Parts: sequence; structure tokens; C-alpha cells
Amino acid sequence: MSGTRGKTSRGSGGSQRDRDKPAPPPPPPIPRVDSITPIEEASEIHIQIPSFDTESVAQRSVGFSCPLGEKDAYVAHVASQKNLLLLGKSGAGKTTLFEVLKSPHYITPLNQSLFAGAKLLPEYTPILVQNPEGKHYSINVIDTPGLFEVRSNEKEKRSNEKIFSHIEECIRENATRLSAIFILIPVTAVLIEEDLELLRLVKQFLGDSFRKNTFLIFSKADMFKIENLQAKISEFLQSSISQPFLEYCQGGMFFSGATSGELVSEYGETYEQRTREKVTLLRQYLIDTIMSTEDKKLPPNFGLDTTTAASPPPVAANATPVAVDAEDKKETKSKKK
Ligand SMILES: Nc1nc2c(ncn2[C@@H]2O[C@H](COP(=O)(O)OP(=O)(O)OP(=O)(O)O)[C@@H](O)[C@H]2O)c(=O)[nH]1
Ligand SMILES: [Mg+2]
Repeated sequence: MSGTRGKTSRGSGGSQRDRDKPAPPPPPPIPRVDSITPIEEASEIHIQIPSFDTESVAQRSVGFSCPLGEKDAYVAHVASQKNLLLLGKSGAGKTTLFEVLKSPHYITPLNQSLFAGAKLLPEYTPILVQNPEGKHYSINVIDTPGLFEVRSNEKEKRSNEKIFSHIEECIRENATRLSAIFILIPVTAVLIEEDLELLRLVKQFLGDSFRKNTFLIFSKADMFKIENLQAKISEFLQSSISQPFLEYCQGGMFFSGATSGELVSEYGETYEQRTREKVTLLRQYLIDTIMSTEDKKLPPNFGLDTTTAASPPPVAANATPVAVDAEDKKETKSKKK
């Protein structure tokens, strides 16, 4: 440290011995800004400060009059990272859930077209939340474009494989681990083969190691009373194609909801208040779940193998056969004969 300080040319005098010495070599050129400069040397570089209006600077520096710590504009917290991946068909409610996670006061827009809100590319957005014990979390939400895309112009519709390739790109850019994967299905929907195909693609995309991190989320649950939601689960369990979902989504089943703008305008404030309470409760369960789920590292080879993904095998080959399925198949075969 002291060696570099010696190079300073501060002061005009100097001793006789100094004056007798041969002229010192010319000073080294001022380092380029982009070269690495030791701090001591950097302090020797004189930077010309442009003239400025002292009064306006004083106005802008009010904060400096405050002792450090008393009024700190930047409050920092250590936050645990949780990466949440939202998946589902077009219109399943992914973006709405993202909005509700940001705020339980979210109200869905009026007259929303099926196509209007659709995002073309996945988006990664961190939401900072604090749990009741004061611990901070950054829930990094990856909201994705819907699978089985619905577009106003049919020609623009992308294949599921294309959408998964965008999702892969977004994950690779932003995350090395995933905490929770939410597969959204509206509680009002009846499962169809498309849903099984979606599950097949998710399985292929993430592999088997994410089963415990994968949750089935029944969206649009605000449309039912809390006490009636259990009946919805029973209905789902009776469906002949729920089995593969139960096997893969080992994290569990949850509900999500949002306050509907349309219903608020129809039924007024009391409806809004009641629904918001319900939505807040459902949101709380979801956030608790995200916070308590253990992260899992993504394997380097995650993603769809597009050589096989494009040609789906018959759905039943991947679905764990249940009695009804088997009966259905028999029936179809005999009909073909
Ligand atoms: N009441 C109510 N409406 C919902 C809920 N979730 C979604 N919606 C409505 O359903 C429609 C589709 O919701 P989005 O959140 O845009 O669905 P998405 O899954 O993001 O759709 P894509 O981005 O096209 O894949 C919108 O009109 C929403 O307002 C919910 O939980 N409750
Ligand atoms: Mg969306």
C-alpha cells in the first residue's frame, strides 16, 4: 500500500537529496477506465468535476443531514428464494394466480377476452413476501403461455413443444432449482384427454424427480363455497382419468381463486368482501405450501426430447390403467371390429 502512495506528487518542496536525483521517469499513463486499477492508484487520478448548481445539489442531498441508520431509505432483508413454475392450458388461470399471489385484493378485469391477456413468452417475476415470523421470501414466479394455445388467428397457434422450448429457455436463464410446480386446472373443468397429454408432456419435461414438488391447483375456486370444495375433489377423484394426476402430483391438491370483476359489478360490495376473504385464505395455503416445499435441483438434461415429444403415444399407454379405462378400451376395440 505504502509503495503506491510514494508515487504521489503532492507538495511542492522535497529534500536536497531528492533534487540531486536524476529526473524521475514520466508518470505512467492514466489507466483506462476498463482496466483493473488498484484502489491506491485510482485515488491519484484527478477527475475534472463539471461545474454544478450547489443549491440544487443541496436540495437533492437532504438525506445526508440525517444520521446513518435513523432514516435508511434502503431496508434490506435476507430472503429465501423459491422458484414457482405455473403450467396449464390456455385460460386455466395462471396469470390470474400470479396476480393474486402479488395481492389478494386483485380483481379480474371486466370483459376480458380469451386472447387478450395471453403472454407469448414465459415471464419470470420475483414477488417479495414476509411470513408471520418475519422471515422474507422471494417467490420467483415463472408464468407461462398456455398449452394447447388458443389464438385469435389459428395460423399463429404454436405447438406445445414450441411453448415448452420457450419455458425451458426461461428456466435456464433464471433458475437452477425449482421449489414448486403448479399445474392449473379450473375446478369447473371436466378432465379430458388433452389434460392427460399435458401431464405426459410435463412428466417428460421435468422427469420423475419433481413429483413431490408438483401440485394440482384447481383454479376458479372462488365460484364455490369453501365447504363445497371438498365435493369437487371427490368428483375429481371419481373421474376415470384423475389417476395419472394423483400419481404424478405428489405435492398435493389445492385451490386458487380470484375476485371476479364481473361478479363484483353484478353483486356489489358484500360479494367482493366475502370473496376476498375466501381468496385470501386460499392464497395463504398456497404461499405456505410454496414456502415449505424443499427445492429440487434441475437436472442438466431437463426439457422435452423433441424427437419423441411431437408424436404422442396413445394416451392410455401412459395413463395408469384404471378399471373404467380398461372397459372403455375394450369397448372401442369391439366397436372397430
Ligand atoms: N373468477 C375467477 N376468474 C378467473 C380465475 N382465474 C382465471 N380467471 C379468468 O379466466 C380467464 C383466463 O385467465 P388467465 O389468468 O388469463 O389464464 P391463463 O392461464 O394465464 O391463460 P393463458 O395465458 O392464455 O394461458 C380470465 O378471464 C380470468 O379473469 C379465478 O381464479 N377466478
Ligand atoms: Mg396467462
